[in-house]
Amino acid sequence: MRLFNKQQLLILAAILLSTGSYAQHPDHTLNPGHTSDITGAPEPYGALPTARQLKWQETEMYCIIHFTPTTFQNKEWGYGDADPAIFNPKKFNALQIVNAAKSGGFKGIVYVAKHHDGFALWPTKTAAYNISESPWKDGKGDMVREFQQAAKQTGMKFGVYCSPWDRNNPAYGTPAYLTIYRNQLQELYTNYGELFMSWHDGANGGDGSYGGKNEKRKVDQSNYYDWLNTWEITRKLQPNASIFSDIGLDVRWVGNEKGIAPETSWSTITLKGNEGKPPMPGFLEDSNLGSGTRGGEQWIPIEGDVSLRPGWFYHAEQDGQVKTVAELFNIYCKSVGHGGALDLGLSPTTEGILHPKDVNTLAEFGKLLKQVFAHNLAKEAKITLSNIRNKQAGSFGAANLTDASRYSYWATDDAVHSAWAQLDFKRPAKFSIVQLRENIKLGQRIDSVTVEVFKNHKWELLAKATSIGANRIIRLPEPQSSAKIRIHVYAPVAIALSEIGLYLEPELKPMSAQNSDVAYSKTNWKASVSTPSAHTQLELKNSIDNNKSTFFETKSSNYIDLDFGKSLTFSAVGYLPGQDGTATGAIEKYELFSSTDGKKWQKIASGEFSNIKANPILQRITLAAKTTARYLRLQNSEDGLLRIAELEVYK
Ligand code: FUL
Repeated sequence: MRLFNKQQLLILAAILLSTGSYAQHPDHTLNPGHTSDITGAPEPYGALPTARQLKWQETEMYCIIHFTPTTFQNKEWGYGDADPAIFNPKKFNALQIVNAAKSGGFKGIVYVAKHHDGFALWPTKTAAYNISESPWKDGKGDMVREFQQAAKQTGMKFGVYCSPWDRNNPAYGTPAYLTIYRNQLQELYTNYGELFMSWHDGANGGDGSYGGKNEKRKVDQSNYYDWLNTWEITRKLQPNASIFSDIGLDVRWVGNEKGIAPETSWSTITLKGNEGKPPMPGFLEDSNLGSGTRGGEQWIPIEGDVSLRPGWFYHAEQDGQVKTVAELFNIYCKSVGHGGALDLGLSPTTEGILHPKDVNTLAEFGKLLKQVFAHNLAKEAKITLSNIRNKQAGSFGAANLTDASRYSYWATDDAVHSAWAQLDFKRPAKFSIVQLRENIKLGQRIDSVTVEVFKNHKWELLAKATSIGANRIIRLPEPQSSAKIRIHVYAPVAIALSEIGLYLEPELKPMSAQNSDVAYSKTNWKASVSTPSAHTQLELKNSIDNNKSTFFETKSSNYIDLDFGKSLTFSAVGYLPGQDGTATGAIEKYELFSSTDGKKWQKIASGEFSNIKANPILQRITLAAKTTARYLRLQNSEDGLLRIAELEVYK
């Protein structure tokens, strides 16, 4: 079997010859050279985005699509042992999916070409476990191609996610796998046109089938994938693709799967424990992933990734939990509106299309975005500036602030580090959103801003914000009407603010998505553990008090028992891990038992709560058959702290 043609071999040889130290990544430290296009422009400040990152910043919104055999298994992580025969969508339509994303205002898609289960959705030459083994299109299909073409047809950007962790590949964990993985990337980089993103995640190593061995394989993430040299391949073959990972070369993870960046989130970051060196996933202390670092060494902004549904894959039982337009808008304001991007997960059904509810929600969200940002009220104002750089030249004045251009800007003299823009309206303007942008070609310069309105003959503080960057959305708790608004900006250097936007958001129904499961009331339930003297009833109650923010935790027992007080018939069980965002004590592998007398126990389910660490949402165990019992035991198959925010039993 021939793996590469001659041209591909030449490229590969060039890559191998050039791989070496990070110092050979010229573009990363590259000053994009677009800073002095206007005479008298301020000197750039701190770390700067590359030309590639500027394009990524402009993209702002894209979707990641999970559609693999795991969809057909109704799981979140495939184990690597699914029979390819199950992958056979009857109504697959990439255009339906990509068009739905487009209607939501998204500008690109990232397709999961291979997830952790190792099944390649393109006919790769690198591994037998791929789409050609499936009955779909008689084994002649190529899902990556389908999505690439749909993206092309709709004018959307295209990117791929190829999971480094591969629970199928027998070579996983050995050096041979790295070559296989690199060859997979090489195929994806050479056969599917220009990519805007190469997405790599950090969930690596653990249980898997690994060619029928069914074992645990741990890898040392800090060197196993040799990321810097692996990403050289990306740079050579797809120079315009932004590299995402927990800490990617271009884009960093926001640190949660809610898509939400902290209030202060700098686009620059100093990688703790790795100062002065390039990013390397799995290698560093990542406590500042969300916040970044003021004046940090590198420009690596956040991507907020979150799924439209609770999970990344489609589960029919989550049809009632599609995020609402209000929820999506909130996420948008805290991802795109905190200087980064929103990466929204879409989950086609086993038919190979999006559920109508998802399609409608996306369309409604797109409409809302258009409606909110259709008209910048600031355009109607007379804008006075406390200082203008090089005033006579006229290049840095107020007109730049409302021209919808990210790179024309108001600048102050070098010595002026605190300045204001005052907006005067003929009639009071009603607004609920203040949007600000810096000209990030000159770096992230601004420390903070205040927004004031003139009321009762004086200036009153309305809002404050830090970390402006490419985009900062300040959402007010309620609409304001005012004819005089002042935005005061503070920076350690001359200010370079490119946009001021004032918008009015319509009233949104805050309706939160509904879980379609019918849960039993927990009024007379009792919880207990194997070490009764170690915990009080009050502590145990936290696991069944209907309060998500309290939790029960134990180090001494690896299970928790529930006594319902009477016999119940149930079809599913819910486990909510602690909700403090840390995933401390979250169960990853479980066993579930039932009993009619509290003495003799019968195992009714076992498995893994996939992805619970990154996405600690309510986990649902669907039973193979309805069970009638008075007692239930949830057991952690692994040692360690056990933390339970809530347990549910569904009819
Ligand atoms: C994570 C994965 O473990 C999830 O399954 C999902 O693919 C998400 C987008 O990235 O790290």
